[in-house]
Amino acid sequence: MKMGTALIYDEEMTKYKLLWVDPACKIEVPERLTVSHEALVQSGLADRCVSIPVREATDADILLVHSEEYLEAVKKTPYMTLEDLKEFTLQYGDVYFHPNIYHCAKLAAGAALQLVDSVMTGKVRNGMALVRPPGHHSMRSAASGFCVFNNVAIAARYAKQKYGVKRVLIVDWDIHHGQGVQYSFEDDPSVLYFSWHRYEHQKFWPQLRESDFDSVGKNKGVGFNINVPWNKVGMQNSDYLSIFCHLLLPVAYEFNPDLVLVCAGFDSAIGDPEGEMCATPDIFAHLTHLLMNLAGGKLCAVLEGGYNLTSLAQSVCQTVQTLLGDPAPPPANLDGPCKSALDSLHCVRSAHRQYWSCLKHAADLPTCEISTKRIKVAEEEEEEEKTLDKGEEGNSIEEKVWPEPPKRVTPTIRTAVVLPDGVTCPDGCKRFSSSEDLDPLIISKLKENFLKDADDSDTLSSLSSLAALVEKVEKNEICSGLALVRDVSMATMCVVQHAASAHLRNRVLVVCVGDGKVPSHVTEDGKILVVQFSNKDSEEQKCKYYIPVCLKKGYSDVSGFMHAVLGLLLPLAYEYDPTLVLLVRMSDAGLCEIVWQQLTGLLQGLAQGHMLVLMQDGEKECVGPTASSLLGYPAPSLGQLPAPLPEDVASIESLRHRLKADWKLLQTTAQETG
Ligand code: X5A
Ligand code: ZN
Repeated sequence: MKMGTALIYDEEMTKYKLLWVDPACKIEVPERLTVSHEALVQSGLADRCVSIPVREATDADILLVHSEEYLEAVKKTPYMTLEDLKEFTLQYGDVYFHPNIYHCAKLAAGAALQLVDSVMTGKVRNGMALVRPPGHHSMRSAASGFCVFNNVAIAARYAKQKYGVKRVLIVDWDIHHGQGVQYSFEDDPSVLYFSWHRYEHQKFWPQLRESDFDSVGKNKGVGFNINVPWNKVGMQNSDYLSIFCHLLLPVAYEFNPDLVLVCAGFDSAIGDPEGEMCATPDIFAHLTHLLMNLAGGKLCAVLEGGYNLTSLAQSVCQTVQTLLGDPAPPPANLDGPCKSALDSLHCVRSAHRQYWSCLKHAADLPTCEISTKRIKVAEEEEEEEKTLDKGEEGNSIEEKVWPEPPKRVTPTIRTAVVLPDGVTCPDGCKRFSSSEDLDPLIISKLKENFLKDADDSDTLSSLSSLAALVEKVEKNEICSGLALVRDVSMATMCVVQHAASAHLRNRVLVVCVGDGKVPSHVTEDGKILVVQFSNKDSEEQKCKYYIPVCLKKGYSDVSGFMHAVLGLLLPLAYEYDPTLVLLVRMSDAGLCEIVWQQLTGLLQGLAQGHMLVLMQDGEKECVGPTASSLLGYPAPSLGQLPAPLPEDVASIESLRHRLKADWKLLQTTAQETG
């Protein structure tokens, strides 16, 4: 399989700048691009990418989104005097022109198209384009917010036209609303546009009524425009992740895109003077990772905003390193979403529940109340603000500081496998059978605890290999492992016992698919969290750390299963923040291969990719696909999902409601009654 990550950059795009005084535009500087690129070079990431040259977008490319009149007007700017340029600029909002910006804008759009070409022809799997000027604010006939041509919108139309792409997902994680993208695709159901943005009840630029959650698209495109307004500054990692788990990912999987485009603005990161948010640069590793199993991994990230040079460079590196397939770092401080974020989430889910079957169950907010909610929430917050201590004003001017994300070191061995003799080792994996360095004490303990038959040497060697593997993963010498074992339950017990034993300071997330004995007698100390999917009603959950998820129809209902994975398992897993994930496929699992690969891929965002997969030795045909996911290859698409079974959704939802007191990332509303 062809791998690789494209990096598209050209220094030429640093060769324009603001030539007069304009406080609104002074943050958009050439250094944004040089520091981002330099950071990629310094960290060695640039070298690992496939470097693709930029090109100029043609008139025909630009006309896919913009009007002829506008293009002709911009074409004249290279010949204008300074006075003319100033004058020309005045008709637009928060943007500036320069004699060289038309050239750069053609390169920026062309870079996005080169990226689409590289990904769609299979030259690379994914990639990032570092461009200036940004694009998502520019409209059919207008420049806006530092943007001249709408790079990503042009790329979406181009992909549809040139490659027959049926569905494009645009994820705009920039902190501003890409109103230009919204306008371009408002009535187009083939392009799903998702944007979160600082809004503050329409007080924040571009201060548009139509940036609110109730702009859901028009005509045939109704439901295909998703706006998440942030009504407070200071949003954190939990707020971003919770929107992904409870809104974007379920909808994205239901939409089933053929291509994912990211309006990758990093003004949504901590330290940015525009966004004033508090999410750390490493969150972009997770946002990227969570999108990488959609569309068979075809993801194109195109730079938009980002004005704190330090934060910007770090965030770009996190994104590119994740595109390259390196495991994401442990997510920092996930202490649950704030009330304002939950209010936004609730409003968006309510506004969209009639369009997406994955949201059908979302707490009802009658349509007539949705619009009044805008005002009600605004008023409540104004009240709150009044009662808040004054003097907090001005805090935001202070320079934010945050620790530099630690270097992400990937072990030289990505995936080790423990397989019976007759089974061949999948390409790219390393066969592992070792008790070499294993303490004899551990071996005798294994014998004592797990061997009924004193001379069952096969079992003993398999269990000691597993124990040795756990240690190597713990030491980060091996990233992940896969084992075929005779008795899955016993192997699970063995790994859990070993991994959670005192000398290893692990937190182990055990995800079991299928019935079968699991370590449900877990301790209350939180060293182990067990989530078990099965079709048997198990007794009520007795402990915060054992969570049985019952799916009546087993896993034949892919939608129900994905609903549980995205809305329940992922948020639980992120909040728990394990150091090791143990994924167990019970012999009766019968879960279809692609769903299993999606599960494996998604869970690798946790524990720095430290994951062990256990499967029954009869399931040889599952080794290849599982290994492929562990190696970081994208899972195949699930296809367009039907509505999940109502009974399954009901039981998953009631479980989520019961658990949300203990696990804050499971909340989807601010009110207890929601
Ligand atoms: C691409 C981008 C921001 C414009 C802010 C104007 N534009 N106040 O981040
Ligand atoms: Zn922005």
